[in-house]
Amino acid sequence: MKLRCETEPLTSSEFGLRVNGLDLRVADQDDAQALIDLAATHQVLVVSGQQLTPQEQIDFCGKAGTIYPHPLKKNTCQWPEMTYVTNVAENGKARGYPGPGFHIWHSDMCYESTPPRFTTFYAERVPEEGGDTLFCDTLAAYDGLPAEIKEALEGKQAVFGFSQKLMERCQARGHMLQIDPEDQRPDTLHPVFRPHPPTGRKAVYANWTHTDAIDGMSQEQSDQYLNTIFAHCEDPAYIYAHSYREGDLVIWDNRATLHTGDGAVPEGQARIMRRVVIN
Ligand SMILES: O=C(O)CCC(=O)C(=O)O
Ligand SMILES: [Fe+2]
Repeated sequence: MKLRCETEPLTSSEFGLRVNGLDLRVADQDDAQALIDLAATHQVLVVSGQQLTPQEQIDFCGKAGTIYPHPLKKNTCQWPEMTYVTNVAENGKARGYPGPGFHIWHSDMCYESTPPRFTTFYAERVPEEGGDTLFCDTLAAYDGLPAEIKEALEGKQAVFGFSQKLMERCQARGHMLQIDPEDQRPDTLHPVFRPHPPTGRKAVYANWTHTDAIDGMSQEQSDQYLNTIFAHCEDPAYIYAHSYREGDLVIWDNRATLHTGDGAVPEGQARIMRRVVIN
């Protein structure tokens, strides 16, 4: 495959690009790398019209980078590189993780000390309505923050986690989220605002799901700043909602986006998504 394809912007800015006319089954390493570069520039890249088996998605990801194994211990699918995000059970057993029925803005695995740069998400089966993924352009969100917040938090680190505190945050909003003790992770520190080397810009990295506190601040002051930032990142001005077509492979840059499922798949409708994470 030579990377000759049609492109279609998904928003009025550089944020989000769809490419048509490619077959990822015949992509070589250079093609895969070129697509990763596009994903880094546009933050969300939708490669439409694919027909990928799980193994073909894994093979493509292996050409694009180093695959991060799935993070949850109880992965029920047979490919250790892949996680199913689906509400469909197989022989009465959950095939994967259904996703919570509410918004849970995050950057994938940002609680790890070296978080993965890219996530690939393949739409195997999409519901008639709902089942979108919402993406926040965290480069634009950073640019749009008030100068006093940027100055006050410049160079500050925050505590990122995947633990009890997240369950408590969900509970405070009236939602249940269960994280098995074996899946919980020790806290890590990352900058509140993180440089995005491909664009030379800064991105908001703190997010509602995984950021517990700003390091070295009282909890009250930290909560105040963080709640302001989280609300800011949910401003529709920064959000693109991707409504999937079957055969979309979406590649997003975790360093320059936050995302959440819309939590709105109607009862009885199937959504089968496959996630492979790469560095
Ligand atoms: O279900 C979605 O749209 C997003 C799921 C998600 O955040 C993930 O798999 O990392
Ligand atoms: Fe995610």
